[in-house]
Amino acid sequence: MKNTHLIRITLMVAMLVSVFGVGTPAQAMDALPAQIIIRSTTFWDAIFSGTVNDTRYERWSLQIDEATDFSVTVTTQTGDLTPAIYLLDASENEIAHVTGSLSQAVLSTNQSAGNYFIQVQPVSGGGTYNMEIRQTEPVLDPNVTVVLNPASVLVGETAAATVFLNNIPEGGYTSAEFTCTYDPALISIGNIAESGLFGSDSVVAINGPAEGSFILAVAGSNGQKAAADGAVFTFSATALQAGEATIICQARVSTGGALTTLESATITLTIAAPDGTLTGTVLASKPVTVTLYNEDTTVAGTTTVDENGNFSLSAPAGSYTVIASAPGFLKAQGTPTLTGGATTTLQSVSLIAGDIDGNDVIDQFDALTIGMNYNLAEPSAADLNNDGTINVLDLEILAANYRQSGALDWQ
Ligand SMILES: [Ca+2]
Ligand SMILES: [Ca+2]
Repeated sequence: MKNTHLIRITLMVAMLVSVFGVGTPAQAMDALPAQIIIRSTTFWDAIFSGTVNDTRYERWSLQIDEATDFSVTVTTQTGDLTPAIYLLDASENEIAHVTGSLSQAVLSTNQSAGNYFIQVQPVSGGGTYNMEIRQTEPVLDPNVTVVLNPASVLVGETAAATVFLNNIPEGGYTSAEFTCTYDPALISIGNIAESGLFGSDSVVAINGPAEGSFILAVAGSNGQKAAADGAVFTFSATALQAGEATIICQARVSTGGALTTLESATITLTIAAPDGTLTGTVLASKPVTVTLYNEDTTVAGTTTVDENGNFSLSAPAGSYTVIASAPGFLKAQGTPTLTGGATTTLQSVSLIAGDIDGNDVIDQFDALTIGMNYNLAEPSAADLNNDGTINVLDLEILAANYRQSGALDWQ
């Protein structure tokens, strides 16, 4: 029970109210007005006793703290009473009513938090009655759901799908049929296998998969049924290309001989393309950094080459700018296109030494830096042969490449 005190004690004083009061149900408008006796209720799942006849109706106060499904059952105990039940709001306006038959009336409803009245009055006759107020669990419609694990994959990967039947009604299903559709350009379906919900040794028929559709039908053998919620069958979905692959499963269920169509289940497998890989070799006497830039100039990845000058970078498929740089060297720059799941290899490139100030040209200003730092170790960009001393050997290298400019074209 959600709450045992949803109906609270109100005034126990029996009040006399004219039947001609505001909002009184029309059925009460008899020639001789009946008196309405105000009663108070206490708890859910309790039984209250009362007496009504053509001159006496009873009105039970009811306070609900949160939205609640509940039923009110009035059963005649003595006399020839055929009861009616009226549900009234706090202003005594009718919300619903039921007319009983013979000696019983049952009103089932769902109401939000608030103050209400339950009025018991005769359809005919009169006598004593018992009134029972019970909270009821909302009746949920049977439905089918599909769960994907994982819900997103890379091209070439496979997700496991499980199809469930939920809120199976009492009595169970004798058989069920599932028609599932999908985009065959995005995914392929396989490994369709029944999960045993319809009992041991159930009978299965599978049609397809073909052209974006397959059908699984299952029936419990020898009187077995699907009595409890659970997985009906599983299948695999293998991603063929990037995109959003929607799978729709329509279920029809049988309690024996007739099919009921349930609301279809839709689930989407998100398929991403795998990264592409860029490899290459960059030679220089200094440590080389390779940086990959997106088209918007943000950095997509960066790495340093190994002792052989080799590097590898991965990024989503697309077009990039790649730059290899080393202190004191002209840069190399290329515009590779990466393909998902594939490797793009750039031509081997040797960086050209001498651009000590990094302005993409080897000139007298670079030589100036050697002169200013002669016989020193720093700045390391000026130590072009990387021997720890800035001197004429570095100037010799600079001179060999004098007037060259970058960045070098790197393809
Ligand atoms: Ca320069
Ligand atoms: Ca040197």
